[in-house]
Amino acid sequence: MKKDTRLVLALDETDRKKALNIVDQVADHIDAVKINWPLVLSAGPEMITELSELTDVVCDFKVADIPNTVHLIVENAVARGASAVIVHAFTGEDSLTEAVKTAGNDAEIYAVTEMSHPGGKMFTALHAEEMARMGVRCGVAGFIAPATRPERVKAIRSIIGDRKIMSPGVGAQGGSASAAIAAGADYVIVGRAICKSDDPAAAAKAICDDIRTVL
Ligand code: OMP
Repeated sequence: MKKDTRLVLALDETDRKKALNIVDQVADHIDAVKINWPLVLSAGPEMITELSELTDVVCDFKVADIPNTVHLIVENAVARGASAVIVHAFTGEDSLTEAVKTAGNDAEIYAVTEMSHPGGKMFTALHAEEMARMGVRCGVAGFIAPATRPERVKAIRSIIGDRKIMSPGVGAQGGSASAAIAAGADYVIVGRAICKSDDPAAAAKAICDDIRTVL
C-alpha cells in the first residue's frame, strides 16, 4: 500500500453506484479504500475486485474466529483482490498466525488492538498492549488503534516498532487526523466525515491538509 496522503477512505455505503461515485471524487486524496460488511452485503463481494482495480483495498472484516475459518475468509478476500485484511487480535495467537500465514506475501494483516468507540474501553483497551505484543510475535504488518485516544496510539507505537498503524475515529467519532498521525499512526481511516459530506473531495482534502501540518 502506498503511503502518500495517509488517508484511507472507509466506504461505509450500501449503494454501489454512490460508493463508486465517492471513490471517484476523492481518488486524488486517498491511499486506499476500506470496505466493510455494509457494502459487501449490499453490492456483493465482487465489489472488492472492482475497487481493487482502482486503488488498494483494505477488507475490514474484523475476522474473529477459529484458525480454519480465519483461513477461509482471508484466502477468499485476498483472492478477490484485497491488499490488506483487518482481523481481531483477541481470538489469540493461533488465529492471528493463521491469518498472517494465509495472507503470505499477497496481502497485509492488520490486527485490532483497541477499538475507537466508547465501548472499546470496556474490554479491548484493557488488553491492547498485550494484543500488540502478540501481533508482533505473529508477524502482522500492522495494527488498528483509536484516533479517538491519541495517547493510546502512542502506547501501541512504543510496542510495535516500525509496523504500521491505521487509526479510525476521525471526524464523526470526535478524533483529529493530525493528532493521530502525530501520535504515531501511519494512516487515518475516515468514513462519514467524507462520505456524508456534501462535497466529499473538499472534505477529504481538508483532512489531508490537516495531516500535512504534522508531517
Ligand atoms: P467513521 O466513524 O464514519 O469515520 O468510520 C470509521 C470506520 O472505521 C468504520 O468503517 C468502522 O467500522 C472502522 N473502525 C472504527 O471505527 N473503529 C475501530 O476501532 C476499528 C475500525 C476498523 O477496524 O476499521
